[in-house]
Amino acid sequence: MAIRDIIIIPDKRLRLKSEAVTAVDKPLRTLVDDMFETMYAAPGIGLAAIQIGVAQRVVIMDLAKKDDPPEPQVFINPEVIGASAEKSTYEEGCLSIPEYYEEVERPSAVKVKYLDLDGKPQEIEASGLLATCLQHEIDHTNGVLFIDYISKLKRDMVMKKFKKAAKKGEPVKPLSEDKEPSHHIG
Ligand code: GNR
Ligand code: NI
Repeated sequence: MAIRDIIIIPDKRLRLKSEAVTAVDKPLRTLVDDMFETMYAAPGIGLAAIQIGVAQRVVIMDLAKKDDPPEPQVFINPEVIGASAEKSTYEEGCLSIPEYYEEVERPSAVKVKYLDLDGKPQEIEASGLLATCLQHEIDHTNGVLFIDYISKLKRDMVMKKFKKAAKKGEPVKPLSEDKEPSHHIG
C-alpha cells in the first residue's frame, strides 16, 4: 500500500475524461488500496483515480461518521442512469481544490450503475450525501469539477489563486486568509 500524491488545480489532468476499466484484476485492486490509503490520509470522504493522476474510471468513498467503523465503497466504471427532478444543495469541497468550499445544487437522488471489485454489475439508488458524493466523483471521471457549477466570478477567483500559487510553488492558503494587507492605514 502507498499514499499517492493528490493533484490539484490547475493541473490539466483533472480535465481528462478517464478511460473505462477493462479488467478488475490485481493491479486494479492495488490502485484501489492506494486510493483508500490516500483518501484516509488526506482525509476525504471520496476520491476518483484521476485525483492521483490515474485516468481510469475508478471511484472510492467512505461516508462513515468519524469514530464509527469504516465503510469503504468502490465504484468501477460508475455511470448515472437516472436522476431525480428534485434538487438539493450541499456545501462541497474537493481534495484537488484544497480548502475551498461552496454550495452546489445537484439532483437529490440518483441511480448509478457500476462494477464492484468482483467485476460484477451493480446498481444503487442513492440519496443524501451518497448521491452528492457519487455525482461529485463521477464528474471527476469526466473531467468535471464542482467549481464548474459555481458563478464564473467565483470560479475565476479560485483558478487565479491556485494558478498564482502553482507558479510560485507555494502552498495555497484558504481564501478567508487571503486578504491583501491595506496600503494606507498603519
Ligand atoms: O472529501 C470530500 N468531501 C466532500 C464534501 C462534499 C461534497 C463532496 C466531497 S468529495 C471530497 C473528496 C474529493 O475531492 N473527492 O473527489
Ligand atoms: Ni473532488
